[in-house]
Amino acid sequence: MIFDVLTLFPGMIDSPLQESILGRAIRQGLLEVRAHNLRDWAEGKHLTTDDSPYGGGDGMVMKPEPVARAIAALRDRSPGAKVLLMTPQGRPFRQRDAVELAREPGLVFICGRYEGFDERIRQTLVDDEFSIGDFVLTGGELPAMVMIDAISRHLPGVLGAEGSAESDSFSDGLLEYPQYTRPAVFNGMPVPEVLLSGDHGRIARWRREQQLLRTLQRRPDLLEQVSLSAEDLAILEKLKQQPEPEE
Ligand code: 9D3
Repeated sequence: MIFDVLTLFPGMIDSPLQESILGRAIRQGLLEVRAHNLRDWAEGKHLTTDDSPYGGGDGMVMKPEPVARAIAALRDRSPGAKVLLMTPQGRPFRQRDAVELAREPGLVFICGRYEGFDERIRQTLVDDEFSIGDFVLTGGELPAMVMIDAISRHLPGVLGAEGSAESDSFSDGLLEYPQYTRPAVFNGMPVPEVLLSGDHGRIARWRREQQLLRTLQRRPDLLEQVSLSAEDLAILEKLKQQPEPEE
């Protein structure tokens, strides 16, 4: 898959993606990330890409023409690519979006700085708009890279021995159970006895209960969306009746 990123700061994009799993996938040719400088499509002596808002107010707004020319050029080079606008007003990016977008032939990410984009960019030039969460960043570049990371894991061949994307915590809708490795006692804290028991049935039941407990305590919102077995629901009822043991 080819990811094109349109930004005023192309230097922000490349090097973090050259490391680890994505770096290997790029070297294997499974994906390519190309950063493009919006200023290459700007005009005039100052290559202006922003201007003050009509109606007054603080801050600057991204001008539509350079973005329009850039999107036209990138659509030309990547036929069939989806164009995504990074904006705090976008719909929240979710795991299911990562899975779905991994099936696209190409993606173009439009990253803004300043207070925002001229509304006519939104209305006519892009296919979708995403936010990565309810916190304020300085621009759309890190959101684009977060999305590229989450999407790339679902491209064929990208995850090797590191595990498969299908067994991800979010794919079954619950948080993961706690993990332990050696030593058996660390700073006076023992590993739960069940994990040393060798009883695989008991271990599986304990892990499922821990998943349900963690999700109940930390992300009760996730429980509304998952389909749970009768056994899961029984465990959950039991957990809800217990007072929370402190850690
Ligand atoms: C004055 C209102 N601000 C919106 C909360 C203006 C504004 C601040 C920061 C507009 C853009 C930005 C830069 N952020 C992004 O471009 C952005 C973003 C984010 O800040 N949080 C989560 N997801 C995203 S996607 C793009």
